Amino acid sequence: MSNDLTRRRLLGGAAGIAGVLALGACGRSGGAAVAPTSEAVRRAEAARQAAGARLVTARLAPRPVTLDLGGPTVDTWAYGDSLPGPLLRGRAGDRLRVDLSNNLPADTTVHWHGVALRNDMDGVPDVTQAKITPGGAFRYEFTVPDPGTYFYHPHVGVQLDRGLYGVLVVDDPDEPGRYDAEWILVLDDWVDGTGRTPDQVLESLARSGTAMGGMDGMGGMGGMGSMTSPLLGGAGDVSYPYYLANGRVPSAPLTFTGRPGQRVRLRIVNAGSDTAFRVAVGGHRLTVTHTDGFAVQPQQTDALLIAMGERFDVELTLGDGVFPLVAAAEGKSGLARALVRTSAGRVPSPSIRPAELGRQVLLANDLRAADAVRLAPKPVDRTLDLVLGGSMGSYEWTINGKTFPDTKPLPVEQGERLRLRFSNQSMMFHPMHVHGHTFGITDGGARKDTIIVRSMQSLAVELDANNPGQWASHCHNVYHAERGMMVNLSYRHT
Ligand SMILES: [Cu+2]
Repeated sequence: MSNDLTRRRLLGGAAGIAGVLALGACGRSGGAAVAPTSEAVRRAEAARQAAGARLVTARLAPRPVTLDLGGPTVDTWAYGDSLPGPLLRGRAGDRLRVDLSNNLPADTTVHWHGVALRNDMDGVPDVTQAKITPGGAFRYEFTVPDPGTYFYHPHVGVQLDRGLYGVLVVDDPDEPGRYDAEWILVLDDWVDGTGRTPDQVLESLARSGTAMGGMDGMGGMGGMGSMTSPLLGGAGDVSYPYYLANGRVPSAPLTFTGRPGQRVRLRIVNAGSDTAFRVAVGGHRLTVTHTDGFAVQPQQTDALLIAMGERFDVELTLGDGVFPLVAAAEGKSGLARALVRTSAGRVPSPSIRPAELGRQVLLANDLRAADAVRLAPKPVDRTLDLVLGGSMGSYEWTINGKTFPDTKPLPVEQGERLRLRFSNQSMMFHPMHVHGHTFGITDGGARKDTIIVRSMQSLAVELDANNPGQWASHCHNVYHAERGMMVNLSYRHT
């Protein structure tokens, strides 16, 4: 794509979006909406740019591919010829420039999950940019302000449930790096190319209307009953034929190799669409150091629970032998796995579930923020309620009784301390994700961008409204989001 074409699309898209927002803003509370293309967004980005920042460039070309999952081959859409997509990596403060060429037979965008970036690069169609049409191109360019483990994926339809995801690591120039090796583990629930596409799964859910934690239309094989978890309540709607670790089925696992005694930093990303994973490494304890990119007070555990959209960084000290690294699909049957090998030895059976999975299981909800990243104490200026609901008959998922785009935008003014109160009145858990910000769980909990709200539970988080624009806030179950569970956090001019 030529630069001219890119620029034309940018300008055309921007004008269209601004028009939509201006219409939407009339008569609502507060002033007019702060558009993604506004001066306020440009100023916020300028404030992020440090002198001497590096430019990191990359290209992404989402396209139809045939992937080998380690036995099964599937026709799907992906950013490359294997899973996950290309690893993007920079340092905090760098400017990332990613040129996307859309080689898919469908519109797409890229969302940079967890990054507090400029609003017009956030990748939400019809909110922050126009969809990138087949054959079209778009240049994403933004400063990455905070170190951590992030990932990228489309924000169009249920494309995330295909092979369209990759990891973005932002290194901390000030971090000592007290580990000997770094491994990246990306978990996924897989259906595409196995007889139905994610779009067909969505149709089947909408038709059968099992919005209260039942099975999707094709489920029920294996007599699982409803997919519930003692930790979460309703745990999923979709029966997946495969669960993947770095794009591999459990019978053909990726092997991480190291030496006994080495300290490893393991970055774990749940890129799944309808599955939380319970993760453990046989014979090892895990020390959680970060979640959603931000440091926590280090906490040891046997296992951890990671919902869709969440990330954990953990450290472990390697034992001597061959160990299963298992991610069991929470409330479902099946697992993803990789192997950890530090010496010769027999490979454990693909179905083995380490005893650690049944011991202490940590949720990020229970972590404490590290001192350096804890929100400064400040009075709350505005409290916003998000009541999460589901309607059984039509597989619709609601926030404050409405489905997106009919959800009423949540107004906010720049500089405010916000409290978001999530109240889950459904029988399913919802990993709620707020774009463009990192919130703190109230009373010193972890800094995060995606938080598990369990069935029939309430939870409050706080954030500083310091990134103007229009920010999607939604459930990271892609089927819930697509069936309505999304609302915009909407900055207003004062
Ligand atoms: Cu949900």
